[in-house]
Amino acid sequence: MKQFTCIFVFMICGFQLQAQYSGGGEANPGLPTHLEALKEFQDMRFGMFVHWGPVSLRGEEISWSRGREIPIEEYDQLYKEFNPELFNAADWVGAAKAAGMKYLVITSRHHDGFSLWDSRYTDYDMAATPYGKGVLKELAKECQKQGIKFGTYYSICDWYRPDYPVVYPDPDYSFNKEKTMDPVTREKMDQYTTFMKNQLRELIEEYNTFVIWFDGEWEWAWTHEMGMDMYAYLRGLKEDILINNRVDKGRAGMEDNSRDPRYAGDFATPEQNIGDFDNQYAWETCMTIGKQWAWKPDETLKSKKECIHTLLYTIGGDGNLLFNVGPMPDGRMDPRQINRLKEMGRWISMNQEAVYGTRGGPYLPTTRMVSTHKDYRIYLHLLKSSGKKLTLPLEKEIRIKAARFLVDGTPVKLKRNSDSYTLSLPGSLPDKTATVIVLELDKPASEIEPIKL
Ligand code: JFZ
Repeated sequence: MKQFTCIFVFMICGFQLQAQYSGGGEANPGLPTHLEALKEFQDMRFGMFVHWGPVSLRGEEISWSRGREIPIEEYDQLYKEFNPELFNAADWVGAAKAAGMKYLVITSRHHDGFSLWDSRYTDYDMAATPYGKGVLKELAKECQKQGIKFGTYYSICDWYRPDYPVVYPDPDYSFNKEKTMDPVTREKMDQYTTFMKNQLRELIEEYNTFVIWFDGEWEWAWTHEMGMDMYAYLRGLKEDILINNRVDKGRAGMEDNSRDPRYAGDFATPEQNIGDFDNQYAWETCMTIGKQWAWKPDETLKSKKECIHTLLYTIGGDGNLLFNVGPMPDGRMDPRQINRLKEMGRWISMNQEAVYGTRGGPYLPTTRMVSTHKDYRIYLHLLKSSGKKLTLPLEKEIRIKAARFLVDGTPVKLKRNSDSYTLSLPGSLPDKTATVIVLELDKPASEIEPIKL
């Protein structure tokens, strides 16, 4: 078992992992991933993650601050104050579009158990707030109207519900706890699983979510058997639904994007970390634009360059990026976060041919550049000026017919060597954030095996 430790601001926990396993094979025995849905997902490359709930009233972390920065009694009453009157679905979806994001995944229910929609299966939901209505319905409709795919995050662990056997915080809480389930607990988990299945059916049948982005699978009360059953149940509801690897117990660490085909899940979910190059198993890095998932007033945000390079390193590794914003308690998105996303959107709109619909490689990411490809083209994303020559190994059977800067089409001088090409570059790059050069090939770029520079 690979030991994995992650350090939180308020806790150090050992997150024991399933044996790591990489390679192909069926992600879900007997239920292969819906390949068309997966291709559409990978083609989108870039999505908006939204962590929101009554906790935004206090500017603390969603769920994890319950019983720590915020006393449990206070946390569980916040919904009575939650009245996001300035929520405007068109603004949220418009912000995602302006950022160049093609899908949106929102925390429909996080570990704190609060449901962001008017659910028939709980009273602890948006209908019980002064706002009095769900937000997911408007968001789903607006996503459809603006051509953005609507997705939902859903937590398996629920520290609010009495029929969920794990509590947090707790002195002996740990991520690697193994515990045999006694019959009473098993009965509770069966009831709780029925509740989850009912809610998930609502999200699929009434909100047309394209993905169930599970989380919270690490706790001892959720088993591999439950994960496989849940995966099969959801695919039975919607054949082309995508389900991440946190539905089951195969996640090999918070930051890892390897896969273990013994466990269910259509894609890996490295968190706060850009996954290693992997073009065999779909993966998506989820990352905060600041440090906290839920809204924190005046939080330091990642710089424009860091945000764009995060996207480029992710797609260069053949992954998607799910980039998180935390909306404010009044329903608005934080203008500082929106401005940063707009800066990303401006870069992407000028270079979108090198982003959407591409796959990572063939040149593996380095500190100098990443690459993506589509059809007969390779896109070199140069991340910094480092020398006037760039040598690219390439098998003899494939020729580069031409090279040019993507944005303005200026040709790039190319010299063919026996088993490589040398590009002549200007001393400083036209776009200091990242400059894309297109290589036109005489064969599909997908025929080229990944190349380490
Ligand atoms: C999880 C959530 O807890 C977090 O609030 C956020 O929603 C993120 C996307 O997913 O983050 C985790 C989960 C587990 C560990 C660390 C962060 N862990 O086991 O160390």
